[in-house]
Amino acid sequence: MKIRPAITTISLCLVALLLCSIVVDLSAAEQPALIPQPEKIQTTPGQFLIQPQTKILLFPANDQTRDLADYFVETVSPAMGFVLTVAPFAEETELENCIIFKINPNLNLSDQGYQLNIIPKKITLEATSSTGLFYGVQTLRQLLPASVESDVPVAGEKWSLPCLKITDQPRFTWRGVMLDESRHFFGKRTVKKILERMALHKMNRFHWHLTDEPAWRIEIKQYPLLTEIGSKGSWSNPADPPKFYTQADIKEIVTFAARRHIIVIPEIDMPGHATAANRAYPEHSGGGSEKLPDFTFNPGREQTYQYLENILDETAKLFPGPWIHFGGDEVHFGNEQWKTNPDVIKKLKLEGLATILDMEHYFNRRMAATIQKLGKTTIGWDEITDTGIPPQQAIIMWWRHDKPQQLKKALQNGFQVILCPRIPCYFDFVQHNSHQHGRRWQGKFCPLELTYAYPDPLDKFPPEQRPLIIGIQANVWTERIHNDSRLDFMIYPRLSAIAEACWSKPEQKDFNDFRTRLPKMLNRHRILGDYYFDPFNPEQSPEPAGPQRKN
Ligand code: TNX
Repeated sequence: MKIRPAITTISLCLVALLLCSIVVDLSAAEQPALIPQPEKIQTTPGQFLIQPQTKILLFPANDQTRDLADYFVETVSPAMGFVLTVAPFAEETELENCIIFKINPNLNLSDQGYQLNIIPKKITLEATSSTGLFYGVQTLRQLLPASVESDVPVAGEKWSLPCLKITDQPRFTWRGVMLDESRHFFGKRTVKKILERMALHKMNRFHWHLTDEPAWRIEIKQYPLLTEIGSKGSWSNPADPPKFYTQADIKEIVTFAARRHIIVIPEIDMPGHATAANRAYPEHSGGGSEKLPDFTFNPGREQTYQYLENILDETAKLFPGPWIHFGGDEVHFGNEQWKTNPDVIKKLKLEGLATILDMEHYFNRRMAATIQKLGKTTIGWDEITDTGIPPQQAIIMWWRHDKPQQLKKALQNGFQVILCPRIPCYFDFVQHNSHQHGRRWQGKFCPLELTYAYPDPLDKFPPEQRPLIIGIQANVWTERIHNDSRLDFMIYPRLSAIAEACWSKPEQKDFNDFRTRLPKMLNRHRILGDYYFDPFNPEQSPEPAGPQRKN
């Protein structure tokens, strides 16, 4: 009789101890540092250990799942120092120590979503498409220690992942990064690096700004002078040697991106920002202004429309994605000479148009129709909202943050819209008050927290217009960025902030929580050799100087 209470007390203590240890275990595993934050995450005790014998099992085993498994193995094996085996999933397979990649059309998730279940014995990753599986693979990668990013074997590391259940899918379908390679050219290695970092962050659209005033960077076989002459120079030095992407280079980049479920969107800027092209083929120049000579193509000449159609036709064949961006921005910067250009004057009369603004709108409508004829959909900067292009024919990128009425108009007219206002989406703007070398707008710039918070709250738009907002994009203009360390510095870690703004629902967004997850990502960048800005220790990551302009 006397012993019983003692036993009860002891057993109660044991139960309490056990509970305590579970709680400790839980809190230790509570917050895996994932960016972007998943929709639902539930941690459980224990962990899964990747060992040399761990197998990846594919269901079904087809080209897509095999390629995905290869991508995962290629990503992790340099650090792990061993290569995981990949095999088809079979009912009789021993389900121990395995990672299952499964396409499951019955899951109740969007086509970019995935479900991940990690228990000590196995990992099950399921999605309705290979894109969903790809995002699940990025989550697996981020659940592993940051040292998995090393390109040499890391001795003594335990490749463990915490046990958990994740259900995840993106908020926006367009999660973009734009890189301007006209002002400064970075080359294939750098572009691949950016694409790989985008993939790590579940970003999926790479907008490639390939033509502008300083240089033309895409080979067009019908017009070889575009690159022979037009690719010379850069924003900082008009005498820079020619640099451009051959069509073979472009195919290589498009394939590299596609493997990471990223679609590449080329931008051929017109009718303005055409100076480099006009150096090569002056007969298509529509003139410019005193400050910006030869800034535009000639909207008065039929041969120029044919020339541009031929360029777009070659471009369309190089990029399998559904979109072509034709710019359309800032034409008024340098189209003064249209007023006196005989071709333009003739064309205005012929088409019954009154002003050079009407001429610009006519040009834009024709280009959107041409792009449609080539089997693609137009994307343009927000200026093209005003031009009479039907809303089904174009997607608008809203960039002029000082013109909110332009966004409003686009939405009211039923255009799909991608949000990329200068503040907070322009990564050529500085991110910290101490920085000297990037842009500001009336003193304002783009710190991490502003980028992170964007675009919420969305209740400033009527509910019926919100579905027209298909996503967000970071634009990396490069007048003030001329080398890789400056490029990295301007992109990281703001890429992490915009990735979460693109992917995570407003309910999951919390800047303070994001800050607790960011150090692991910074550590990844460090191991990957990226020169990131460290917002926790600004003085530890000095700002690389911007370019000097030689004219
Ligand atoms: C505006 S965004 C531009 C670019 C510049 C950028 C610099 C847009 C459509 N036009 O030509 O590079 O500002 O921040």
